[in-house]
Amino acid sequence: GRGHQRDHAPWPPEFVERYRDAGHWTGRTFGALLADTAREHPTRTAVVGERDGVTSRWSYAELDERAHRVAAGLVARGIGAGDRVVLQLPNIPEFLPVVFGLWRAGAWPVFALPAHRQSELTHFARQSEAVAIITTGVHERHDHAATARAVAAEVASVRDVLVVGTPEFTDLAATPPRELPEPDPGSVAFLQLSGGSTGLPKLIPRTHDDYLYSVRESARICELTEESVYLVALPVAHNYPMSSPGILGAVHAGARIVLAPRPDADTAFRLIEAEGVTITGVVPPLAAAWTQAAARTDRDLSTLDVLLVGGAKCGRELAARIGPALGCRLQQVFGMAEGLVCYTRLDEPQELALTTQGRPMSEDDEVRVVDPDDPAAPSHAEVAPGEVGALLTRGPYTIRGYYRADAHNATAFTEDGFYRTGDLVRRLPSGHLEVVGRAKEQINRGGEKVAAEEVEDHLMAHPLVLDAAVVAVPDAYLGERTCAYVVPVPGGEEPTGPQLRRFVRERGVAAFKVPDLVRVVPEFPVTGVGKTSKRELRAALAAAEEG
Ligand code: J2J
Repeated sequence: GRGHQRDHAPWPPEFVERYRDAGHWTGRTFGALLADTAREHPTRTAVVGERDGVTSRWSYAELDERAHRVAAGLVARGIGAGDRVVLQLPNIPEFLPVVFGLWRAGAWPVFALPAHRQSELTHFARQSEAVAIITTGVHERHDHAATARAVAAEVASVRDVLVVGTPEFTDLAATPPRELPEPDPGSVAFLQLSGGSTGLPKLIPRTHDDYLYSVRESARICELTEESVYLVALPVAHNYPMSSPGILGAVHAGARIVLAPRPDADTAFRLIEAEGVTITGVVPPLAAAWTQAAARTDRDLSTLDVLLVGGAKCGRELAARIGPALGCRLQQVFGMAEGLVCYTRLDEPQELALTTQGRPMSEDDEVRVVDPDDPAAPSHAEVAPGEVGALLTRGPYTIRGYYRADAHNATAFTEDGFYRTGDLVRRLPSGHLEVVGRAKEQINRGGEKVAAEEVEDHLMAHPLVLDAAVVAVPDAYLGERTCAYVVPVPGGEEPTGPQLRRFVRERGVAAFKVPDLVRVVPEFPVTGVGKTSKRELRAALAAAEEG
C-alpha cells in the first residue's frame, strides 16, 4: 500500500507544536525550496556534473524546469503520492532533477548507494514495498540496470525499472510540466539508510519539515551563501553530502553544486580549480589523502575555504595537518542519518575543531550521556559531567523510530523517545562532544558502516561455516577494517579466506562489506560460564586483535 503515518513513529503532538512554535518546522516542502531558489536566482548555476564524459551545467531555472518535467513524467507513469522508489544513482547531474521530481510527485526516494548490490537492493525494495527502481546503466564496470531488473524479478511490488540515460528515461524526463498537489510538509519525504548493527540496514523516515530544518541550520553554520560552491566528493545519496550542508544546503542558499564522479585528489583538485570550489565534505581517509596530495599538486586550491571532515573519527594529528596543507578552515562534523548533527563552529577557537567533533546544531537538540554498560539505560541515567558514556538524543530532526521496525524500535529508542546512537562520547562543559568509541556492533570502515551481524549471516550461509563473528581491527588508513573469525563445520573441509570473501561478494553485497581479513579458528573463546553471547564474543576477539 501507499505510505501511511502508522508505518513510522511520528513525534508526539506536544513536540510537533513545540518545534512549529520555535520556528524550526516551517511547513515548506523540498519542491517549494527549489522553486523559491529558482525564482530568486534563476540564472545562477545550480549544478555542474559529468555523465559518460559529458559535462552538464544547469541554472536554477533549468533545474527547476527539469524537476517539474520528471515529476510529471513519473505521475504519468503511475508513480505518485506515497509510493516508494528505490533510487540508486552515482554522482551524476541527473540526480538532482530526479530526486526533486520524485519529491514533487509525492513519491519517497529510498536512497541506495552505488556500492549496494542485489542483496541490499532487494532488502530495500522489499522492506519499503517499492513500486519502482530508478538507476543507471553500467557504472564503474557494474551493470546497475541488470541488477535492478533482477531485484524487480524477485520483489513483487516493483513494477517498473527506469534507467537514466536510456531513450525511455529521456522521454519521461521531457514530459510537459503540470500542476501537482503539494505533499504535506509534515509527512515522510524519503527513506534514508541506517549504518545498521543488527542484521539488515533499517530504513529511516525523514519528513520535509524536520529535514529542511537541519538543512537550513547546516547552511547557516557552514556559512553557505549564493557565492558558495559546494563539491560533492562523497556519494551524493548519503545523508552527509545530502544535508551537512550538502546539496540541499546549497539549494537553500542558491549556491553552486559541483559533482565529483570520484573522490580522489586528482579529480577533486581539478574541479576545485575549474569551478572555484569553496566548501566540501570528506571522510578522514580522504582528508588524509588530499592533505598528502596537496603538497605536490599544481592545481590552484586557493578558493577552498572550508573542509568538513566527519563520518568517522578524525584524530588530532590529521586534524592539525588539514588547514595548513589545504589552506582552508577545518570544520568537524559528527552526524547520523537518524538525525542529530554536530559541527564545530567556524567562529569559535579552531582548537575546538582539532579536538572535538562539534556540538549539536540546534538548541532544541537534547543530548544525554548515560551509563555505557547498560544497553537499556534510561535517558535520566546520566554519567558524571566529563565522563564517557553512551550518547542518547532527541530533537527537532531526530527520528522517533525506524520505518516498519517495531521490534527493533523497542530497544533502539528509550521510552521517552531518545535515539540510542550507539556512540560513546564525552561531553565538555561547552557542550562539545568528543567521540571516543562505539557500543554498537558496527565497524566504521573510514566512514562506510558495516553491521557485524549482516556479514556474519552471509558467512554462515556457507556450507563449510559453522559460526562466524565479525569485528573491527585497527587500520592506519581507514581507521578500522573488518576481520571475520570463522569456525568450520566439524569434520568438513577448512574454508579459505579467498573462498569466503568470494562467497560473500557473490551473494550480492557492497564491496565494502566483504571482510578484509578472515581468520579460521577451531573454536571461539568462551569468555564466561556457559553460553557466550555474540556481543561478548566480539568484544573478546576485538580485544585479542588489539593485543
Ligand atoms: C566519529 N564518528 C562519527 C565523527 C559520524 C554528517 C556527517 C556524518 C554522517 C554519518 C552524517 C563521526 N566522529 N565525526 O549522516 O549528516 C559515526 C557515528 C555515527 C555514525 C552515523 C552526516 N561522524 N560518525 O556518518 O548515518 O558512529 O552518518 O553514529 O553514515 O557514524 O553514520 P551515518
